[in-house]
Amino acid sequence: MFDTTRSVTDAEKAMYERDGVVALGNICPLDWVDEFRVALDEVFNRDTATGREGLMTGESRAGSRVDIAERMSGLLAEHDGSTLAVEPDRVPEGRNIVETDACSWHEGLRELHVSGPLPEIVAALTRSERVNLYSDQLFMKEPGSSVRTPWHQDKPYWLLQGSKVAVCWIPVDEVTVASGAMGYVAGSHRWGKVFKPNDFVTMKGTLNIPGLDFDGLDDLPDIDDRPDDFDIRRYEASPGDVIVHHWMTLHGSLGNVSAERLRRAASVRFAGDDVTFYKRPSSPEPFRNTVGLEDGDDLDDADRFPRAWPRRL
Ligand SMILES: O=C(O)CCC(=O)C(=O)O
Repeated sequence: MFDTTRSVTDAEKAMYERDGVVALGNICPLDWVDEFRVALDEVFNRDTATGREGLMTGESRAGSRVDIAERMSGLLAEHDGSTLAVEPDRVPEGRNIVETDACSWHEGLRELHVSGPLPEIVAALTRSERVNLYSDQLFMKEPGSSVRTPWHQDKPYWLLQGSKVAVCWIPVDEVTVASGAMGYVAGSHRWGKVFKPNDFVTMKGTLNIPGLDFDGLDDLPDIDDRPDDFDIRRYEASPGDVIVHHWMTLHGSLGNVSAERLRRAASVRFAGDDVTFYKRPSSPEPFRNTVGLEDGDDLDDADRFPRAWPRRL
């Protein structure tokens, strides 16, 4: 069991509500971060042939793994470089791994999510009595991989309904602007819009997976073309920090153009008081067809969404 090193302040709660994002400095114990880093490395170094299959079929019981740099290399010749999600004048070098839902099969990681400092932080920020773990995504940008995480909103990807969905972004390395700092469009969670899910290979291309339905969703705004029109918050971060965003807040990250700095981080997703299951037509979740819940069901009814707050005795 690892508790937070300090409480979330009232000013931080107000900032989360107003901006849809708040950076909490020095709030996680470093011994928890150390264990977290080991678990992330076990996932990144796993021996696997699984690629996008989980995303394509929705039948996965072991998450899904994509090396975006590898996928992109095959596209470099046919794309105008400006539309690919890569830093200007760069080609991806090294790996850019995205692992989705590793907590469904890595029990140690799931335990670190549930018994660590994150559920308490989410309960405080969303003013929730109870919090369930939803899922996670792990990101490794090797030095020079240069792949950006394009602007996107999490809501269209997930099998949930409600407002108290919060995402904790945890760096296990020092993350600088050059190594891939996160950026958020403050206030975008209050625009009342749900955007088409991005394909993560191009800056604005829509996810192309058979069977998904994007009816009624909005096109992403041209954030990079008109940056002055948006309140963009960019955060460097250190181990021990957590950046928390609302699931409707637009966010993305820069590519790692540093020569030597590895950039590993996790996004851990939690659901608070008003959140229920919803088989969202636009969701590519790898576990889309294996959850066994109906729309409106309580997350407690599926083992894969363990209750994380209040703590188990
Ligand atoms: O670390 C990244 O590059 C992306 C993180 C992200 O999209 C998230 O936390 O939801």
